[in-house]
Amino acid sequence: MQDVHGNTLGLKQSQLHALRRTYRRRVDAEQVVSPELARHLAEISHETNRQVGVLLDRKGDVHSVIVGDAHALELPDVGRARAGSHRLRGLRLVHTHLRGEPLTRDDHTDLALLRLDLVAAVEVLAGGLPGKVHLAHLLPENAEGALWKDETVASVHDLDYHALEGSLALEDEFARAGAARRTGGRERAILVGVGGRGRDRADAEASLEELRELARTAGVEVIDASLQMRRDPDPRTLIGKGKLQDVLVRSMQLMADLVIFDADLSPSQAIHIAEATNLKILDRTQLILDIFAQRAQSSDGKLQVELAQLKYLYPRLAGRDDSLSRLAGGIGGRGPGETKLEIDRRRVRDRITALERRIENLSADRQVRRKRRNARGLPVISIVGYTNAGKSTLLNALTESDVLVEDKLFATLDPTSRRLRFPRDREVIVTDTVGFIRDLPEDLVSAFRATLEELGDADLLLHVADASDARLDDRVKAVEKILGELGLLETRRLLVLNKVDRLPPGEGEALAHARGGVAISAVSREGLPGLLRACDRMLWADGKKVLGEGAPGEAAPGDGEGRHDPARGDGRGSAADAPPRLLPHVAPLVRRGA
Ligand SMILES: Nc1nc2c(ncn2[C@@H]2O[C@H](COP(=O)(O)OP(=O)(O)OP(=O)(O)O)[C@@H](O)[C@H]2O)c(=O)[nH]1
Ligand SMILES: [Mg+2]
Repeated sequence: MQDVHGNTLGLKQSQLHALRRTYRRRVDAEQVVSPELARHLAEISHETNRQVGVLLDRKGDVHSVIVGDAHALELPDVGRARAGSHRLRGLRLVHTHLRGEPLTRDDHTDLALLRLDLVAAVEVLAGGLPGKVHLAHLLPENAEGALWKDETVASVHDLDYHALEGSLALEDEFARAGAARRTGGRERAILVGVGGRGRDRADAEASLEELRELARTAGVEVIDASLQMRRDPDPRTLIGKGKLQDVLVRSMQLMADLVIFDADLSPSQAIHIAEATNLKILDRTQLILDIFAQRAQSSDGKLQVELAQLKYLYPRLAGRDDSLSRLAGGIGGRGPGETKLEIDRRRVRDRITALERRIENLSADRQVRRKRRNARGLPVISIVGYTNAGKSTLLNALTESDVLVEDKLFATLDPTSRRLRFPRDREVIVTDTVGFIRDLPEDLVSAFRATLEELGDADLLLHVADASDARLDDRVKAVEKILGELGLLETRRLLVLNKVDRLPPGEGEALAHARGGVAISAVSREGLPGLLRACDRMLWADGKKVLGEGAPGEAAPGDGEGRHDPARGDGRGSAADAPPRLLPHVAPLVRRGA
């Protein structure tokens, strides 16, 4: 005979025996519970003053017998269903309530978490007889957004819910809803935003909106998004228990494949959530890393991303095996890098070491290249800014190149440099690189440290910002914060408000004026001459003027003749009024990462 689960301590032998005998009982497959079984459970419950329950399978056999305390009972581990499946557990819970209470939050949690076919609570009356029955089963997606249906009947004789038929019909509906949503084989995600201390609702919403863009960029279909405001994050699961329950049921109603949190989950939170929900979990950093992994082109970039992914994953490799694979399997089951994910921690550790070594070597090469370039003495203008601000578009507009431009986040990962000729045959190198994002994951900053360090060579930073974005000032601040972290606030910097073609005439200039920057449109090219004049002034008007002139081997014919000398003038007008010769003196210089 199987064991009785739960709180059996202190029970009399006769009580234990009665509980064990429960395994011999069975009910009709369509019956929620038989009057006889209900009476049996109520009786023991009354006598022990503990909740007593059974899990019944679809044939109506008793799968487990559980005893709790007066208020609750804890179910044994019955395994978990896979996320993205329309199946229910195939078990229904029938248990007693001693205080005449309706279904509790725990009851609903078990229903959702374990995907039980249904949960029923039989009230135990004063004399130990069964009274009212409370019943709940999950619901498919509905206009009201209800997660389950609750029902109460006066007695066990009034139960008319067909347990088997009801469960099968429900599974059919889940399957149908899932099929309707499954489009193009893309993974479907539920986004969960979190706000609270240090992040007000507006801020949390903006961040969630950005997470949506990130998800879109990653090729994930967002089917639901919700926000939880909470003063203190739950140390175990970040969001509260009730919220987690909602997410879980939503995930089943909508046949979601994964849940993406707009926060960085600590390793233990990630493990807890994965274990508690059986869902595939991604946090913001992992999502960004996943995008980077998809986008990295150069071997350097690929190694850096894989290293960042593995480093992020490593402390999360302590969970149970199946939650592990759900934490490890990025979007579309991709693991870090090109190799199949090694979930053995020691091998991950070895891989990290090997990657670090290779990256170090590559970075030495890069330094050599940089030195060589610096030896040419050309001033360097680096374009920085929030992702999608139009940095690559600007590089293209200035140098007539065709670097990839996309209305997606992180279109650019690998840095690209181009040569740009200024008036009086002065040349500069313009560099475009990876965009920034608020709360840039630390692991990513360190992964791209080498790339970002190149920004330290810049003589001038063009901070490109999207003037048409309502979040302009936040994003400018976010970028400045990161520049600060990279120790780049000392470098001369010009704020370039881009995309002014999207604003009413004059507005871009007003925004730029208020912020001490210049207004441009990299697409319509308006404002570019002004931008070049400003660069020209900042690079050469204050002691930098020797830079870039007379560099050996690189000098253009006639170099020197156009040397800027405000006192003398150069015969072609001052820097301020000479229309910069944008093109056609443009030649690609280096293209790393190809
Ligand atoms: N209307 C308008 N759209 C622009 C302008 N500049 C860029 N865009 C658009 O903005 C989107 C992003 O441009 P990118 O140049 O790829 O931006 P980025 O800053 O390099 O972005 P990442 O490399 O992803 O960080 C593209 O759809 C561009 O066409 C502009 O001046 N006006
Ligand atoms: Mg770009």
